[in-house]
Amino acid sequence: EIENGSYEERLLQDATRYATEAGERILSVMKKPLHIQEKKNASDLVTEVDLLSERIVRERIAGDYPEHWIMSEETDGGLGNAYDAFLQPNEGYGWIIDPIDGTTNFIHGLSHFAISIGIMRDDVLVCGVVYNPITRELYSAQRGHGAFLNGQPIHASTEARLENALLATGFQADDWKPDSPVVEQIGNLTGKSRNVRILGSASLDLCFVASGKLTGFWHDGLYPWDVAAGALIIQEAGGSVTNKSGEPFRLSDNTLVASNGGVHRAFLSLL
Ligand code: 2AM
Ligand code: CA
Ligand code: CA
Ligand code: CA
Repeated sequence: EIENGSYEERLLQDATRYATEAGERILSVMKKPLHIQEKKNASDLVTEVDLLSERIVRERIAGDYPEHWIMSEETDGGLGNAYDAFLQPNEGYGWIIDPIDGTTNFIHGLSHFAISIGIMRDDVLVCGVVYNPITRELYSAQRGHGAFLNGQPIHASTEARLENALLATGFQADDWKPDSPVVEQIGNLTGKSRNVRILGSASLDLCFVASGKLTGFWHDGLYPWDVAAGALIIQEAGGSVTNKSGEPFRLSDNTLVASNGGVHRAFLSLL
């Protein structure tokens, strides 16, 4: 474990370097007009900047760690069900990347988007980095070593009362129906909590729970690259990440429920 620990410390430093480099490139190309492509429809978008960011991170990993596997949204998202990869055991080290998490915010100039990089050893998340290049906030964690914002330790909030909780969620606009569960869930939680927000970047929303800005976050239908880094960062910050039944969250789960821990049971009971 000590051997893994120092190797993984190096992986975290490299992931931080790759995310920062991708972030700087995103900033430098943001002055130019964007070429926006629709994937499935007008709310499922990708830009050449997503592809540039992904290429930078994938090339750095392939150069430094050719023996590691890589999964990233714009390369692997079209292959079908990315959850399937986590239904069977995985071996060795692998990287799970979202080159821009919060693309719609990015396109609209809203400064809530990030590069998200999670690293697994076999089936265990061991490192996570989430970097917002606009605010230059870098959230990071290594398993067993705590969670950090720009090098300073962070902790989930100590709030125990759901009435005092600030929650966030999100949904895929193209999946939305009037009877989508999220509609009822927002109804159940509004009034029982301080309020519910929809911020538009799952990875950063998870880091907001880890740093005590949000008390909880839930979302259906996220992909491994949205949550791999943020889930570890919350756990290392003392929070809880489960599925809808309250079992430890796995990357093959469809629903993620994250909180500071203190409100988790009350939160789950209203979903
Ligand atoms: P993205 O910006 O990388 O696509 C917003 O609720 C969150 O859901 C974001 O993290 C966003 O990631 C993700 N998301 C939005 N639309 C999506 C879609 N059609 N498929 C998968 N994830 C999506
Ligand atoms: Ca996307
Ligand atoms: Ca995403
Ligand atoms: Ca993305």
